[in-house]
Amino acid sequence: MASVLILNGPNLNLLGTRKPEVYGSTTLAEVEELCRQEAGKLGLDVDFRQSNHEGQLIDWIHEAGAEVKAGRSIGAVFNAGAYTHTSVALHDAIEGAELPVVEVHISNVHRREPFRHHSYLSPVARGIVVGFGVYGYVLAINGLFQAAR
Ligand code: CA2
Repeated sequence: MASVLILNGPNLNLLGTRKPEVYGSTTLAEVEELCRQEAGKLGLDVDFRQSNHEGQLIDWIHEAGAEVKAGRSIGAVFNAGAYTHTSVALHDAIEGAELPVVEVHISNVHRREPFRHHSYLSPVARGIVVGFGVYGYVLAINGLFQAAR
C-alpha cells in the first residue's frame, strides 16, 4: 500500500487549544484521524508528523523524496506553519528531494498580515490549498492523489 506523508511545522501542535477564531477548534490529533479516514478511502496509508524544528522537517522531506522514488509514497501534504514565510532551506529541500508537495494553510493567509502573503514553498509546490480550515488537508490529499495517477 502506498503512503502519503502529512507534514506539520512549528506550533501546529497547539492546534485546537488556542486561537480558535483563526484556526478552529480541531486538534492536531483530530486532523490526523481526518487524514487517515480520507486516505483510507483512496487506499493510502498515512505517515503523520509534526515538528517545531526546521532541520527535522528538512530531514523528513529528504527521506520522503526517496520514498516517492522507490514507489512507496505519493508525496506530501505540508503545512509548514510560519516557516512558509521564512524558509529558503525548506524550499531547497523540496526542490532537491523532488518531492511532490501540496502546500496547505488552515487560514486564508492572504486575508491576514502582509508578512503571511509570501510563501517560499509555493514555487516548488505541486498545488496549494488555503483558507478552508482543516478540511484543506482532505482537499490536499485528494489533489495529490489525482496528480500522482
Ligand atoms: O493557516 C495556517 O495553516 C498557517 O500555516 C498556520 C501558521 C501560520 O504561521 C501561517 O502563517 C499560516 C501558525 C501555526 C500555529 O498554529 C497555532 C495554533 C493554535 C495556537 C497558536 C498557533
